[in-house]
Amino acid sequence: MNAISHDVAKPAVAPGSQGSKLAALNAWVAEVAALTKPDAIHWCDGSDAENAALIAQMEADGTLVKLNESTHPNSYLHRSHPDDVARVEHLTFVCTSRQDDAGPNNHWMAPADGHAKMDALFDGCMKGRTMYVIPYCMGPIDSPLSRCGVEITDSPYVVANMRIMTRMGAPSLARIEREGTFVKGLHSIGELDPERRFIMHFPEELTIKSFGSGYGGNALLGKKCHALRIASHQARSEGWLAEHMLILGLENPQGETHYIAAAFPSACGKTNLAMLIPPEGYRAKGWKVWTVGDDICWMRPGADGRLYAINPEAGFFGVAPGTSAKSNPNALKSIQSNTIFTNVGVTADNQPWWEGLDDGQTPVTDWRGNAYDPAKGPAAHPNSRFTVSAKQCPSYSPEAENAAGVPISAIVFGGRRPSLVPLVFEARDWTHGVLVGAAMGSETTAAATGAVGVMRRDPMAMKPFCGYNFADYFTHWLSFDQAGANLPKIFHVNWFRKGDDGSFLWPGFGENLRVLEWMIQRVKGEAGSVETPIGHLPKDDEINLDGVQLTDEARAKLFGFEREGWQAEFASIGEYLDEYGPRMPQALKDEQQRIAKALGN
Ligand code: OXD
Ligand code: MN
Repeated sequence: MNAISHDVAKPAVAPGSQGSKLAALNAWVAEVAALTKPDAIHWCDGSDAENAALIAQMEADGTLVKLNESTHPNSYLHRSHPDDVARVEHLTFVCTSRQDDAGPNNHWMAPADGHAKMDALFDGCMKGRTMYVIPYCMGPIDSPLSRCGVEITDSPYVVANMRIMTRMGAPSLARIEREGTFVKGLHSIGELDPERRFIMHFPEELTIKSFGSGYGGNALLGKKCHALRIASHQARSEGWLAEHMLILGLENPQGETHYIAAAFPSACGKTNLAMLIPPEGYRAKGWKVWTVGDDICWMRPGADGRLYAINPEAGFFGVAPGTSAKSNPNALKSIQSNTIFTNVGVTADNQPWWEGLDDGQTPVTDWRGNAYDPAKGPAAHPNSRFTVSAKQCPSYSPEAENAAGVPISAIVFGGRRPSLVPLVFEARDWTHGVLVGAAMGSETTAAATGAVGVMRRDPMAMKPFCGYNFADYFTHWLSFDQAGANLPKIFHVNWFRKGDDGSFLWPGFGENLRVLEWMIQRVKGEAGSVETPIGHLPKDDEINLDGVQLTDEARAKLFGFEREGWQAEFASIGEYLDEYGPRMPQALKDEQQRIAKALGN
């Protein structure tokens, strides 16, 4: 690294930028260096040589452990601090000038207090460390929908992950120089002390400050912090949407591809759906699924009134447990090489291993680095992850690099709902669809610290990620329904419905294609439906179930409408909307009341 790092005593100036439009960036880097007092500053160029030097340094100090080179070439294991394994929602803040602008959905601190708290933590925190300056672009480098940022961090693990997850380095610096604007993200792992850990967002200043965690969602600032919390705020004022959604292309045997964006809470199968392999019969006929993105979607109306979407990320930071040749063969193929695994177990011959991999192997070491003992818990942490370039995915869509984005035909909302919610229903119109998204509920998962399996409302899967008041966010969503708009149809799915014995009623995974097929038929006006107060359900046999074995209980629960349960659900949705007070758009309240009335409430 010495050849490319420079001494902190020299001015902190971006390479080749003297007197250029990078003055604001140079001034900020100098200010951060004065506060954090690193031993050296390194401007990341994203090159292979830089990455190789960083990896060698991390191997030498034990941050990374090399995995089996013949089975997993160029792949590494990182074991995090055992207290630093997930997002920390209770320590994540949105610091807007007015508390109401952050809303009841966010923890809030006044910007001056937030800065003071964070700057006290950052004071001198990089002594003895190198400060890395990472220019990055979220989205294809030449897309008008993309946005740039710069993350300053003292973690080489963050640099290596950002290199996979974003377009990082020289081309991004050049775009920042052209545009003159960028999101500022300051990160330090500090001492990884959970008592000194905060993730703060200052959306009005396009600034993020994150201290005390190296975990992806808290530390790879381009992802949740920039591409969702800051971007959602920016999108509101600029007339677009920044969403926690996968994007996939569904190609039918006629060669037509329809793009679908789908919001599911963290660890609810977005990566699996984005990389779906159609069931054998469908494959034989020519059906294909193309992966555009697995976690984040930025979309805006195009000249034809349709919504056009890009995936702002360049890689996947996916949940490892449960990923297998059966559940997600494309993900498994993607992570055979050039992958960073975090907190998985290891086999005797040094291969990464996790629960649900189902490869017939057994682990010898658990995610903490101890000898594996099933009595002491799983080998892999339930939120263990892989980081890999999207280009390694066999189903990666060539359209993912299209600067114009892809046109969205359908938006899907869904959560983990063991009871009541059928397999699929379609919203009556845009306003109803916004209510369906706003009312989304799901059981919590290991992607955030705290109890797992607790039902909570998670509107549009954005509960942990919306950078402003949900009431204003719903108003923003409603505003897209205007003259000239040609909006996608909105659907709700539930892959997680359980039977009386607690087992899942729908086979899921590749079989979910059958539901997507119905959606596209609906978009094209080719499939019927049954109208109920909660929306349109598929008519008997409209979903192709050839080759799927379903019990009578499964059929009744997956395709039925349970009036009494929905009456209670709508009463609870009404109470939820009321929590936002007078800012909640009347149109959404009216929609809730209209449906409640139709249900007989
Ligand atoms: C993620 C998350 O990592 O949602 O994508 O937590
Ligand atoms: Mn996510």
